[in-house]
Amino acid sequence: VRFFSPPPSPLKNSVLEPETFARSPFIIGVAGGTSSGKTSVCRDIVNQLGEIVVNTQMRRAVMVSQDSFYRELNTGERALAERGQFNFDHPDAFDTELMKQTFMEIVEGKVVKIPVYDFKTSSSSSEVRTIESTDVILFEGILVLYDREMRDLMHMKLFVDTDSDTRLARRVVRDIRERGRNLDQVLDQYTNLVKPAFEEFTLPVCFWRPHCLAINVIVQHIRDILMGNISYRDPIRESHCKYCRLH
Ligand code: UZR
Ligand code: MG
Repeated sequence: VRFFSPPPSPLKNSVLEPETFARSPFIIGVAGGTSSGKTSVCRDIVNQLGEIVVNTQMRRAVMVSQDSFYRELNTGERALAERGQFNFDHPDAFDTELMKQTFMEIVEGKVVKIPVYDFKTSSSSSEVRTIESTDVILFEGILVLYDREMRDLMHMKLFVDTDSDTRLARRVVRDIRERGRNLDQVLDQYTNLVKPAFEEFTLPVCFWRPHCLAINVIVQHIRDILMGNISYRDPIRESHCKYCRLH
C-alpha cells in the first residue's frame, strides 16, 4: 500500500464552523487497479479501527465504494455494455458531480444518501444507503484519486499496488463466478478497456511521493489523529507491508 502525504484540505481550516468541523469525518481515499485488493485493505483498516475508543465513545469507520457513483447509461451505451464494450474504467463512466457533491456534504457533517450499484444490470438498484455521521470514511475505487477536487478533500490517500498478473488472475475468477461472464469476454475487455484505462487514469496518481506502509501503521496514524495526539500534517514512517511487492 502506498501512502501520499496530502496537502491539507483548505476546507478543514477556513470554511467550516467549529461545530461542523467536529462532525466532519476523516476521509481516506483508497485507489488501485481492478482486483488489487482495495476492499480487503479497507476491511482490514475498518476492523482495526473498530477498537478505538475516544472519550468513552466508540469511533466509527464506514466504507463507501466508487461503484455507487457509476452514472446511468443511455440506450446506446447500454447496448455497448451488454456486448462488454462500454468503458467502465474511464472517468466519464462516473457521475463525478454527484460524487463531489456527496463528499462536500459529508465534509459538512451532513447525513447523505448514496445509490447502491448493481453489477448484474450495470445500473443503480432501487436501494439507497444512508451514511450517517461517522468518524472515518474509507472511499475505495479505481478512480477515487483521479479528480483534483476529490483528492483535495481527502485527508489520506492510499494506493493498493498489486502486480497486474495477480490482478488479472483474480479478475478472471471474479467476473466469471460473480458477474456471469465468460473467459473470452473478460480477457477481451481487460485488454481493450481495463488495462489501457488503468495505465492512463489510475496508475499516474501513484507517482507522487509514495511510501510503503503496513496497515497497522496507517491505522496507528489515523488513531493518533482521532485521539488528538498528532495533526494530520505530521509525517508518517515506513514499515513492512504485507500487501506490497517492494518488501
Ligand atoms: P474493482 N464494472 C463492471 O464489470 N460492470 C459494471 O457495470 C461496472 C463496472 C467493472 C469495471 C472495472 N470494468 O474494471 C471494475 N469493466 O468494475 C472496477 N469492464 O471494480 O475496482 O472492484 O475491480
Ligand atoms: Mg471493487
